[in-house]
Amino acid sequence: MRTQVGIIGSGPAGLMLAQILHNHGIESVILERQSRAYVEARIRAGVLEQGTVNMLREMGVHKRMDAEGLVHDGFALAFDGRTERINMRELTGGSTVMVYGQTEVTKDLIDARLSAGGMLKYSAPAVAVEDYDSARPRIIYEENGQRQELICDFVAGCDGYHGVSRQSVPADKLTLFEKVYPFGWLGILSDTPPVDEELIYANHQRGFALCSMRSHTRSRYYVQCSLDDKVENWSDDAFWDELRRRLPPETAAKLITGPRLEMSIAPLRSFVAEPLRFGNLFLAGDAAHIVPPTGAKGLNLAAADVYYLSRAFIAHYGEGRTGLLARYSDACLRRVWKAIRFSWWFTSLMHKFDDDSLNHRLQLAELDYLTSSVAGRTTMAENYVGLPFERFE
Ligand code: RFL
Ligand code: PHB
Repeated sequence: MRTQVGIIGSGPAGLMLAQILHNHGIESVILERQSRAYVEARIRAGVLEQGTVNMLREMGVHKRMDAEGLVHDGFALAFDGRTERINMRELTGGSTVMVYGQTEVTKDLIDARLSAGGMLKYSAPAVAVEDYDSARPRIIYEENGQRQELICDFVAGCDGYHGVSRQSVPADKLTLFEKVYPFGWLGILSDTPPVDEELIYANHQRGFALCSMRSHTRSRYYVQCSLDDKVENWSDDAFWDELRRRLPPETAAKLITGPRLEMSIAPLRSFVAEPLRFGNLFLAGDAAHIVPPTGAKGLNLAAADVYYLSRAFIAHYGEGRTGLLARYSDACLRRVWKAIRFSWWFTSLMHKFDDDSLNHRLQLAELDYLTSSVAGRTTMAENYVGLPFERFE
């Protein structure tokens, strides 16, 4: 089989890239290791930055998001018995975020892809990318137990942290940066009304907690847990009790609890692979970088990569300009590192670290400073709504 752009992975990065390319008359094939049902059931991120929302609207995959998504003007930081609101809209001159689950974004993108007649192969794991330095890179993949080849002009590695794209590059061509945090997030999804209209990030002596949501009737909550904790150790009641303990009393009193729809533990990691281009192989999304979820940047970073990469392909196929392909890695990484920094900083500010009580008092002092200064609130707000995309043309 042959195509213009071979895309490995049908997460948000691969699906968004395919949709934009399709809208510009560029052909692609998506290879996905998992089944459609598996991909559509994964519970992940919940907050879309303005730039991601704009991209989904521009690519025409916005109807359900605009009908069902919740626009949030602000969020709260709870610490030391106080709850302080960060008014994003006011502090950033009008920017907001959209609460709309990654699961729903993925479903909408799959529907758009299939109704456009685009090729999306499920249960078709890529096993290697070969000859990416040549003009005929090849993706080797498996389908029904058979070895197959997809020959492309370009390969987009959108196959997440554990994917095969990055692993197809010799180790001496990559520089890796990684930090694993000494805790995880235990998350619950439940069909209960959210405790508040906006998200609440809580710094508490027992550990971090987050109140989030998917809709007016579906909540998503997290508590910081230890790395060796297991979902089996947590009954629903134990989760709700622990969450209540970490929230301000007036919030805890309002909490409506119910049975879990899902419960899972996510480890926290900061990771960057440099560069993002190897000949005609381009990495995008979690294949290239991971952030801890504090600040909800993972999905949005994947979208930003696709913004740059799609423009580079459009300039190449539309006008024969290759300059943007050459600049892709640097342009992306400048923005990636700022999001890596923000997510690391917000994680460090909000979580309990084993070390010492001094650390906790320093966190409280910083939160006090940050929320009482316009400059502090503004820096928080402008990072949370998402830093602007660079001009890339
Ligand atoms: P994805 O979504 O991981 O998609 C990659 C896709 O590639 C497939 N794949 C392969 N396909 C073919 N051949 C192979 N060899 C393949 N290897 C892998 C995978 O099956 C998958 O379908 O990456 P993408 O598109 O870059 O999107 C990134 C986002 O999904 C990610 O940044 C966020 O979801 C991160 N993340 C969260 N971010 C938040 O902002 N808030 C959250 O609450 C949040 N929770 C999470 C998360 C990521 C998680 N993962 C990856 C473990 C919770 C989890 C569990
Ligand atoms: C979520 O709703 O899953 C969520 C929201 C905000 C975050 C992380 C996760 O910072």
